[in-house]
Amino acid sequence: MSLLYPQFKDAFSRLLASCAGRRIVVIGHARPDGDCTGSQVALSRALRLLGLDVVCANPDPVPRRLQFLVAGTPFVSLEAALAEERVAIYVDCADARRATERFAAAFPEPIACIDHHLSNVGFAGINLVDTSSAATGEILAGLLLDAGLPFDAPTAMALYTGIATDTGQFRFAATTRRTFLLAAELVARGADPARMGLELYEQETLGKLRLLQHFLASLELSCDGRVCLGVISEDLYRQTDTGQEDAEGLVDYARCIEGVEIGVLVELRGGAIKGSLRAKDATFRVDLIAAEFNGGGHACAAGLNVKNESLETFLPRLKASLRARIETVAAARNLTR
Ligand SMILES: [Mn+2]
Repeated sequence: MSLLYPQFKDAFSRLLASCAGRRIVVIGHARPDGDCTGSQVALSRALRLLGLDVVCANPDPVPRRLQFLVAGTPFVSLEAALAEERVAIYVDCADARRATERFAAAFPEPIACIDHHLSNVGFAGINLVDTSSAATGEILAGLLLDAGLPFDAPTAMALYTGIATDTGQFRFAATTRRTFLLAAELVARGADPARMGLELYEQETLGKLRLLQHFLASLELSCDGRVCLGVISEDLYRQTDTGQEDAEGLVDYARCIEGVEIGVLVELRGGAIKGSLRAKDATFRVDLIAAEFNGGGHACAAGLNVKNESLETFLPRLKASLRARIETVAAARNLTR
């Protein structure tokens, strides 16, 4: 194969050189998903194979359904990483604060960041950011292959899982020929698609389905049927004996309805409002909506985060922003018609 990421060849060499003789912590974001955990596991394992002292750290623990990716890779607390005077590499984070203010403050000068988010601000010393990539795992797989670095089967599995989950099983818009080439190469190196499917999608709890039941019951259409919004209240987790990780993927049900352009999940948690926005089409740039509410993300998938506000005032504000966005896109479409 010719180089997959020729633009990063030099920067990745510099990254590897700057790791020499240092203890490293690979940091991922809060509420880690398959791409986040997969990228952390893969990068730290690949660097450890080079003889480096590398661990992973997150503000939240690895979710139950992603535990199969860990394969003995060390995850430590922020305190432990600080005590060991580690230098930070961020993966799958558009901004250091995606790993919470605590992490951002603890590692003010991260040596590198590998990411694929549109809203990435280039906050690290070396920034390997490619927004055309479907997953951070896709970039990482390309970097490891381009550099000819050895990696083991758990690393291939972690990268494959990151790619498969961030592409919605290879069907979202960012899925390209490169995505499939890399996935095939990862399977050749030990990634097991059937096991990933079993671990991620065939091990649900009844509580999670009950949570889904409540979420589906809350769905409401707005903006002439182009937005579908559902709410999960704080007590629902207790009622259904579930946790925040069980809300993962629920928003896709809001989006999947015919005619709906943007699906929204609004969640009350810890006294704050969290929101997930999912668009069918990148022209809706839901990251711009999220940015109005202390959030960010991708054109088709973004998250927001609002403190000290009630649903009564927040929901009308969010709906107004959604309506404005949909009208802007509709106007632009009419112009080009
Ligand atoms: Mn990602």
